[in-house]
Amino acid sequence: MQSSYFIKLEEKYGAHNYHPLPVVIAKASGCEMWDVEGKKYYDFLSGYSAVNQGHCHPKIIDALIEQAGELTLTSRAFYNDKLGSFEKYITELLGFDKMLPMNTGAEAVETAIKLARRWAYVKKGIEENKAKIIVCSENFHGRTSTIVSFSTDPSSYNQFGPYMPGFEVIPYNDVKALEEKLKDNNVAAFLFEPIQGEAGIIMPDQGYLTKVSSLCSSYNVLMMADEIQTGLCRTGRMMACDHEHVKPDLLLLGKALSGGTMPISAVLANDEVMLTIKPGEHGSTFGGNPLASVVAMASLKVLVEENMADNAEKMGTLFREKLGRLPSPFIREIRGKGLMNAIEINHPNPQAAWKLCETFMQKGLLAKPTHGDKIRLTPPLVINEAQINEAVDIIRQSLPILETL
Ligand code: IF1
Repeated sequence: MQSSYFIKLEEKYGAHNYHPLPVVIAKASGCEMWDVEGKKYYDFLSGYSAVNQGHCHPKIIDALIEQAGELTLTSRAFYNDKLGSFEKYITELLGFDKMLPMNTGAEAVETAIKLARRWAYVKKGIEENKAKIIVCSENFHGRTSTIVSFSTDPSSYNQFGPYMPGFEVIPYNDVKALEEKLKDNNVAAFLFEPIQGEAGIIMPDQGYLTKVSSLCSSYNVLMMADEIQTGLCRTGRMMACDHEHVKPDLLLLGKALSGGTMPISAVLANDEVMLTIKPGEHGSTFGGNPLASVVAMASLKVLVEENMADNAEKMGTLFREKLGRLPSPFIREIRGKGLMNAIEINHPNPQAAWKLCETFMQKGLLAKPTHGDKIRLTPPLVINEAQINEAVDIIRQSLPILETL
């Protein structure tokens, strides 16, 4: 069957909640994907950073297959023989007392919001229903009704009201604005991305995380780092907060926690916060299932054993250096950390970034624009120098299309 057949199926029988590039992927391994016609592509999206370990990593797939034949789900009505080992492994690896397992990133964010509010009432002494959480403009934390309530992107929140109260927005990378808000004793937490992904790989000033950490401590406010996209070696450290040796009060993980095999997310925190939720007060059918526990441990071990943070750091530096030498008047900026990078296009045609991505696709590289003129370039962290060179060649050969628009 040809691509057009599969595209038509989705057109006819599927919700139209996405606008994919016209490519139908049938197989993937490492950094490479193949479409139904057998054409090879470099994956420079990595499932929005869910495939940091490379597609179908053998050790993760082996762990999945072995456990899938034993036990996949008990629900949390009973114990199982894998969740405790996962909890021990991840809390010791990342330095927290406890972990609460969920499934999607949005569920981790929702869990953090509920933990912050509960902690505010039972520990900080904020009056019930008065807790506030500070968020940043241009944030992206998921798509549930509560989360889009504090989005500043109309395409995320428009016509999905009424909105959940209790959130206040400040500019990203603005510690003065943050301190102003924290003077309000009803503030429970500050929820932020160490690098804003959806906004177009927006990086804060060096030292921002350190200042956020000290402000949150001084004002007894929970620092909640959403590392669902930036975490798990993507930016060249295990967590993006590690670049400044900052430990948040709550750490939110998802995406690559499963190596792109299945939805697995987690919230990590210390007992003072985590134990404010009592038995029966929060959870989900699949949260902490034995299959996810085994897959998550394998996914984490692969990141550590294969030094993927170091490779992300090295290959990212090489990638930005080479991109910086590309001769094009249409590139406004190249930015990023580790293998979380973006090219910002400067072109009068609003379709320029999309057209460039279509040309990338024709030449064998898959990437997609975000917010119009930014192209996210985030390959799996297993990419090597030869593949980086090939990818830069494809980008170089594609840029002239911008002269014809
Ligand atoms: C889509 C964006 C990226 C996230 C951060 C939480 C979540 C995400 C920092 C929620 C999810 C995904 C969602 C996906 C596309 C992708 C995305 F473009 F939407 F914004 F990566 F930038 N925190 N991001 O990035 O995790 O519930 O999806 O598991 O909705 O189109 P999720």
